[in-house]
Amino acid sequence: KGHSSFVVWFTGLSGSGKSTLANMVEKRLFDLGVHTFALDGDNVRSGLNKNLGFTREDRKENLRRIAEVAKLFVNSGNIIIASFISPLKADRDFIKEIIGEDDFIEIFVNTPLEVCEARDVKGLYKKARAGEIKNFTGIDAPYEHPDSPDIEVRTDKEDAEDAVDRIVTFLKTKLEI
Ligand code: GGZ
Repeated sequence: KGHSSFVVWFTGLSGSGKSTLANMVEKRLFDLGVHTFALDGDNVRSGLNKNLGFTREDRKENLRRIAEVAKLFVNSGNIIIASFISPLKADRDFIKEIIGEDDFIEIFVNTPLEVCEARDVKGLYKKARAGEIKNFTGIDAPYEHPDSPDIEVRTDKEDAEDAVDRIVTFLKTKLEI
């Protein structure tokens, strides 16, 4: 029997390409007639989690609330595509526990820090290096690599389209379509 509601969780550094991949996956699923809902920093940190910053405690609370929201959506039959740095193993384990292991798909967007920093799309790495932003992931806050993600993507070595193909193929087996 196919599994029609779950969370696809993208983890990786700022600028790793999580949102880009998530958007591409969302579009591909839409074209297959599969409806999804996306959660990311832009729609969650601007509202629900407005009062949270980037300390270890705030990130944990950010991710806990997101996981609870994702669970509510999953329980109402949706496919959620979540893109958050989610840097700590303990926090990702906690997320997985809230959502339920069977409904949680982990995608590690493993773009090396040097590549993210060289892209520096929003100029945040530069600010972090200058000490203007504190607790910046990869600079003065940790990112712990997942041990056994369902899928790992190296955006510096693999075409985004190829990565999206791999992800969609994996999701199709879950959906049995
Ligand atoms: C990391 C930060 C920080 C700090 C602001 N550390 O590339 P972006 O800009 O658009 O995405 C990043 C986003 C990370 O929020 P998350 O909710 O995904 O983080 S976590 O899962 O760790 O709770 C970045 C911006 O917020 N940003 N300050 N100090 N990223």
